[in-house]
Amino acid sequence: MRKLLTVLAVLIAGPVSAAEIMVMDAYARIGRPGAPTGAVFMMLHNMGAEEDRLIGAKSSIARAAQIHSTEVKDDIVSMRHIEDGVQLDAGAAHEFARGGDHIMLMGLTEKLNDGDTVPLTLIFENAGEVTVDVTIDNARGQPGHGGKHNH
Ligand SMILES: [Cu+2]
Repeated sequence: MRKLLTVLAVLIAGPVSAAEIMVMDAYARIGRPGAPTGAVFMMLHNMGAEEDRLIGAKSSIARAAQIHSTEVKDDIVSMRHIEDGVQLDAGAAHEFARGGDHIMLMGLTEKLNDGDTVPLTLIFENAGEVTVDVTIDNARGQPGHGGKHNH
């Protein structure tokens, strides 16, 4: 119901104040079935005329979801929680990709397997909540794997 009201509010407000976020090509890796964490990758595109900011995420299949960046220092890969979110200028795109930014799913509450689809809600400063389906695809994007993996 709350979602419906949000949609109505956006429709009433019209395109001037409504931020439009497009989420493309969302997929997740969980490492192995039963792993406690996963990472979501995707492309965000701000189709609106105003800037926006990704400020959080949540999923019904994880106890917490955080925006992370990846840093490599002295050959050690570490992840950092981006607490102030990700800026999306009007018309700009931001890629969440392996080895870079991602949405970390922490405390998975379900045993997930390749091909499963899970919901992810992205929370934007202006656009509000945007929920997308994320497909578990562990083989995708591995170094040397040659891009998209077909089942
Ligand atoms: Cu992470």
